[in-house]
Amino acid sequence: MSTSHETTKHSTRGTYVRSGKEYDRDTNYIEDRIVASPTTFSDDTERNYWPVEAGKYRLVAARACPWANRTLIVRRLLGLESAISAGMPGPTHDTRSWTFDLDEDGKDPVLGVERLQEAYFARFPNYPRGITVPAMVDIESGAVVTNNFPQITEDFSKEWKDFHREGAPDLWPAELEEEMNAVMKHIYTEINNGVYHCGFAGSQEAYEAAYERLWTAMDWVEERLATRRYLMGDHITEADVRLFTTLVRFDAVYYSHFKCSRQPLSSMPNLWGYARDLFQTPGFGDTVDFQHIKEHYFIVHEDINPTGIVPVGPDLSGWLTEHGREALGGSPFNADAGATAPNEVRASERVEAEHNPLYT
Ligand SMILES: N[C@@H](CCC(=O)N[C@@H](CS)C(=O)NCC(=O)O)C(=O)O
Repeated sequence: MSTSHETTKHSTRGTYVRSGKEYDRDTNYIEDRIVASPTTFSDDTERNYWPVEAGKYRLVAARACPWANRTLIVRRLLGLESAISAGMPGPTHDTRSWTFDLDEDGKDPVLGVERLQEAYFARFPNYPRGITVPAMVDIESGAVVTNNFPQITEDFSKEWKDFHREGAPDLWPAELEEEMNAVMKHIYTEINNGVYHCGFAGSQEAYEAAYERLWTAMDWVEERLATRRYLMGDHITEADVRLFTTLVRFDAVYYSHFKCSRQPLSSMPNLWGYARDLFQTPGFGDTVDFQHIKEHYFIVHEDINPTGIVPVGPDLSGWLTEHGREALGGSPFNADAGATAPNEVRASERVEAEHNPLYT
């Protein structure tokens, strides 16, 4: 793992490092991995390799968080729910930690802790960085194994294969991987993280530069989706999961709270059709809690929304309208390769009906 913990500040806007007036995300993670054959891995990092094993780990993922939302979607698409249980902190956290305030007695029922911080401290006493979600926690020791979110979902696909459901899609098709990595990298720097650069800019100049970059990328992806049903072509891949969690938050949060306001997502024909197509696909929209999302951003970021007032809107009914994307061909799951839609959401993991139009 990265051990240079000293220089990072921790605030209610997530882990960050200041450089001038720009927002820099802290991407130093606990970088252990959970893999199918730990003994076959060897590298010159300090990383530990843990074995995949059903029931050994708990995924801690707040529904509010876009990075955690990715893990919940991939877990659903691959049918990993019985192998990897999920703990869900409430939508807000204080400067110390996410809390399990939605659970009975305010404790995660499996880990028995009130704060996610306890799992970080079980791994590294006095861990000084952000107590972030998503995190994979070893249930027996109660210690965080990894919080490296892009690696977590990649490993769900590639290392947890023995536990995938029948009909699980291949979210990383080998023949697309090279292009997919380039697309995902661009989407990460320009869009997923681009909205944060707008929202947390510390000067007019930094904000305007971030806004310009974001909208250049939004226009690029709008055009890319004019002829492709999904980012990589005819079927869903991990690249779609990664873009979706930003798009689903766009009009509810980023448009206003982060000042990404050139236009709402719902006014971009291809992106809006694409986002609705995914939202209505099992495994995507059914993981989304709009109320948690709004409460998280508008309450936690006190510096940019000091009143803590959470907007009532926007009207969410549009998410269920016809998207017309079938006209481009393709299908969410590659039937020729035997892929099917995931099963119904488990009763214990259903989003509250008032928080998502799919459930009302
Ligand atoms: N460090 C990662 C983790 C993902 C992350 O930032 N999660 C946020 C929620 S969206 C979080 O847990 N923030 C809490 C904190 O930093 O205290 C990143 O920023 O790239």
